[in-house]
Amino acid sequence: MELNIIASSCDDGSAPSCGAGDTGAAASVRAALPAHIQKKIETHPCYSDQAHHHFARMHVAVAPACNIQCNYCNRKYDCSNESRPGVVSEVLQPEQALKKVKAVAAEIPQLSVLGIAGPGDALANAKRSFETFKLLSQETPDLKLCLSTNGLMLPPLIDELCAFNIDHVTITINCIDADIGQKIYPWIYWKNRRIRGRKAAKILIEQQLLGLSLLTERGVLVKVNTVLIPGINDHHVAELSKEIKKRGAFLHNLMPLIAEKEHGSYFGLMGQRAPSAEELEQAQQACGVDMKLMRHCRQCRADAVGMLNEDRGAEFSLDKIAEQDIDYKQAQVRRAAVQKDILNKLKPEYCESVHSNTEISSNSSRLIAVASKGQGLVNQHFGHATEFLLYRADADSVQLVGSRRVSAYCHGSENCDEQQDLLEQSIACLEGCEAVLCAKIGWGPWQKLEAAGIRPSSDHAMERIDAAVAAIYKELNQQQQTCAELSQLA
Ligand code: CLF
Ligand code: SF4
Repeated sequence: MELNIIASSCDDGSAPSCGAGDTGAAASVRAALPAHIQKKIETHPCYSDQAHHHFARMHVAVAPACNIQCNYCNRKYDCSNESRPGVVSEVLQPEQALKKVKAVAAEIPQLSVLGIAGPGDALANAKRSFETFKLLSQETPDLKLCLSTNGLMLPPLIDELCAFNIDHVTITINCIDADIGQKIYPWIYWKNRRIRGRKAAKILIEQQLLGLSLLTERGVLVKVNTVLIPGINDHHVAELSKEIKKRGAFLHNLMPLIAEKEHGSYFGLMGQRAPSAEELEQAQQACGVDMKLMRHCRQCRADAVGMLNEDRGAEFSLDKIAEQDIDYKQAQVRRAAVQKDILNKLKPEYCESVHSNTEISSNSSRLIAVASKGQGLVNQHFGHATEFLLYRADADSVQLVGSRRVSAYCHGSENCDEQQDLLEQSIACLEGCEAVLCAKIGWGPWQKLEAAGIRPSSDHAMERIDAAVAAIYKELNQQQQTCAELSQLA
């Protein structure tokens, strides 16, 4: 049997087996994308799971206000539609945002996308958002522009939005049924009036769906985010996925609800629970029948800076960049060279991975965790990992299915057996995984992982993740087969 490694971002639209931008959708919906779409997503870390190993994004928090209320949101914090609740961003004026973007782009040449994702709603603050996009399109034209919105103001602002060459828009749509919507949105502010209950939800949903259609008709790539809320919209997301696909959405991103009591949101205070990892995966499977799914979202904050798995915002606060005078022309030259180099390296790697096949001996699927610092490699020490990427391998494919955050337990390179509580947390977060791949691991954690039924491996250190996962999948199958043969002999 053959194992095709499913990756994303391919150079050549002509290759039919290149599922560019494929973020782990079911095989039935994978198809070759036109070359111009591949071009749009090849450096976007959210739209291509391959790109997220290599390219960075940045948000500028220029949009403080919001025009709706979500029950999982407390306005003291950032918009939870696109951000992790519980953190507050430094709100910027457009000119300050431009200065910060130049500073970050000069320091992080892999920065490819600039997004506005709050801390409120980008289009509830249209003047500030558009002013920021205008400055950026003039002064930093080598950055892709991206926007995230609850969608209420999309239809009336569609022409202005498209005038800024914004290729990527995210709309958070949690349901297409107003009866469900009234359990999520207590009110909206619409045409100078506050509207409540079912009527509010109905207007919001109509505007979101109309906005989605208008954007896709204009060739904008639209990602739909849906906050998965057990008991409220979990039974409904597959129907939602069908509808957004019909309207041309490119990607669907199911985000688990985060509603802690201390965040002070209605759901948090009412004890609304978050979905379990299994419930999230089940919902992804139901939606994945129809839609390409994003499975590597980190629910980042409205002032996030860096690769998706890192948060370098604190390095670029206004006080730290105040004295900097960036020569952006010079920075642009370096950025172009670095990004070209990444893409050149990715092209052969990707096509090789797509076309390479590995003999395997079982049809069972296995969940494998990977500690990675980026670049698509198994290159992180187990004890330094703050998150693990989760891959599901089966007879046909290796697919990224998500990520889980942990606190890194090892703060010194010498002694990996310290801080047992955090080690226990790391092991607990790997529940359901059969193996964990990392660059290095101490003997203590190795034993604990084995005792928990998880096979640690540093044999594939610095290998490409997809190839390493395929290899460990094969090793686990062989091990299982050997055990079965031995037990028959006994
Ligand atoms: Fe930002 Fe969003 Fe654009 Fe990405 S984030 S506006 S599409 S550039 Fe990305 Fe962050 Fe998930 Fe958003 S990982 S929360 S999906
Ligand atoms: Fe909060 Fe965002 Fe919802 Fe507005 S759209 S209420 S900022 S989560």
